[in-house]
Amino acid sequence: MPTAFVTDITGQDGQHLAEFLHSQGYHVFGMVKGQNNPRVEALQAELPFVELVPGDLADLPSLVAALQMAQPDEVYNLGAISFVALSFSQAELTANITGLGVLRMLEAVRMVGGATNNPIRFYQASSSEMCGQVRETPQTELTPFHPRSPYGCAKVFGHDIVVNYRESYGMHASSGILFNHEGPRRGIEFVTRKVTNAVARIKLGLQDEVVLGNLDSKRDWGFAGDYVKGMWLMLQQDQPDDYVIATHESHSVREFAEEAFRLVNLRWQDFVTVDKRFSRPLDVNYLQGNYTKAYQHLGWKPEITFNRLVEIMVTEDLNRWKRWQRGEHFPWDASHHLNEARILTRSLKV
Ligand code: GDR
Repeated sequence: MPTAFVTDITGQDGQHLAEFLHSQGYHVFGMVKGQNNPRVEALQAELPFVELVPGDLADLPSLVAALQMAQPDEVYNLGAISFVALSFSQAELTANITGLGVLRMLEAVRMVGGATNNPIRFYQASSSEMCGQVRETPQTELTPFHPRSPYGCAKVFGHDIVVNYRESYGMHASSGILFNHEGPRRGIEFVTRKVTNAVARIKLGLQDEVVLGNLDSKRDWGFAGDYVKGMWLMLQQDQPDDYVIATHESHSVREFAEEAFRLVNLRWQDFVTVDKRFSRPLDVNYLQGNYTKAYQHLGWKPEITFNRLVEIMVTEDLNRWKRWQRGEHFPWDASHHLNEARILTRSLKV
């Protein structure tokens, strides 16, 4: 039975990846950080097959101990401070976890798997945010980086250090340059889920409006469940490499909101307001990824279209809040536990 080790197992991608790897017959170890991490209980209830291991990307000895315990064939480094807006106010923390955390993880893999002929395969979650102020459209693996946030800068370091370890030490280390990927497990702080959750609550009379920032921003939005297969495929290749995972379609935040409200027969203009509080000091205006290389080398392509993605998310949020209205058990699943608790107490001012 192959063994995989996944950081940020409680996040959206960690959950999708764990499910996928389990379906492929893997023994899945998931790293969790912190004491009394409230997401752990929820994760254990939802994905009981995952074996949890303590560890922190800020703490190299903990990573070595975690890998020694798991003895993985494959390591998926998904852990990061991943909310771009937050990275402006916690830039040093972001550099430490999102950037240096990759270096620590690579070192831990070298220490546990050996300095030469290391059998552990490594996946790094790189990001379209590295392209930032894009130099060309659509973006490929060769598009020069121009990050526009401390998060993007940290991801560039993570990406470059993976290439460096691959070339220096012959490690089987690959990066997926993943464009935005969403779904019902997305955290409420990200714009897609913020919108679909609000649409459901507005439709059910639980909320009056949703306050957003930059509506003109355009993103290449795909479905997270599709994207984790790309991660796995990269590690099944003989040679490590870097791949763009995207849909090749770009839509504005306004278009996303329009489609989400349309699905419940409401007009977005009647409920969306704009507040500078949700705008960033600097934003990435346009992203559109070219996944030709992933298609040609890995046979990967996105399955879920933009409209279907919005529909899945709105439907799931409607069902959740309807269950809540009926007094059924509140959906305390792994990714929503903290966020939805926050919504309830702060009436959605996320
Ligand atoms: P992003 O995702 O920054 O692209 O990074 P996010 O959903 O946060 O923002 C997308 C765009 O929407 C605009 N926007 C708002 N964003 C949020 N969060 N809240 C709002 O109210 C709002 N209004 C407008 C933003 O300005 C931005 O332009 C995500 C993360 O998952 C990263 O970790 C990942 O690397 C990239 O996707 C690929």
